[in-house]
Amino acid sequence: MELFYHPLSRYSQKVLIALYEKQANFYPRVIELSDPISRQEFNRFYPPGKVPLLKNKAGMLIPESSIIIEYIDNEFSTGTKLIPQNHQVALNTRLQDRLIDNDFSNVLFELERQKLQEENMNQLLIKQLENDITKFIKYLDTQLEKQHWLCGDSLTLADCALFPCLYYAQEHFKYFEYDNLDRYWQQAKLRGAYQQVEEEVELAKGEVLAGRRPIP
Ligand SMILES: N[C@@H](CCC(=O)N[C@@H](CS)C(=O)NCC(=O)O)C(=O)O
Repeated sequence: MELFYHPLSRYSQKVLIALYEKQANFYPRVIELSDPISRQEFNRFYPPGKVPLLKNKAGMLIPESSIIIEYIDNEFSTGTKLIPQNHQVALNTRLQDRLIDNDFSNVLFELERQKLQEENMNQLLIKQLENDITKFIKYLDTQLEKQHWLCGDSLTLADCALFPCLYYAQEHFKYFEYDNLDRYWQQAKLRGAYQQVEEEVELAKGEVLAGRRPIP
């Protein structure tokens, strides 16, 4: 199995956390999204050109972080069960995963994009995006009131989606104002799979700063 990814891509980090939780072996294939040659080569191999992308042993290409995670959860009986057996809980897990991708990760991406505009920064839009994220953070805090992880007692696909967002948003949003979310975030940072991914992210960020790696 091969995973095509970039260490600074949130959707890639989501899949990496899942792979480590499953204790699944894979060959890492880093795609330098901002290097035209690396991107061209990847586009030839996979025209939509998006990471993460999984290539299974039979050569089948599996895109989309949530689908990759469902695939590996079915494929590997080892490690954490990421899609719960109970149908009701599984449905809620998929729902929370969708909400995190659409209402947190993608909004965060737009916020980061706006903030990079410098002279053309749209302050009104930035405020709106920040308000949307704050609203979502409050929603998460309520969800976590009675739950250890986002969808119950064990870690699921939804937590794999959430950890990378919380890592990026922590600089701008004060989690300590939200008791349940703060407790959850402290707990997430102690999880081995998360720590492994964070280490890779920090290393890649260091290389960007040192000019050794292009910024995605
Ligand atoms: N819905 C997709 C989103 C994947 C995605 O947007 N990947 C970004 C990096 S985080 C990407 O490959 N961007 C390159 C491009 O759009 O050309 C998923 O969940 O995997």
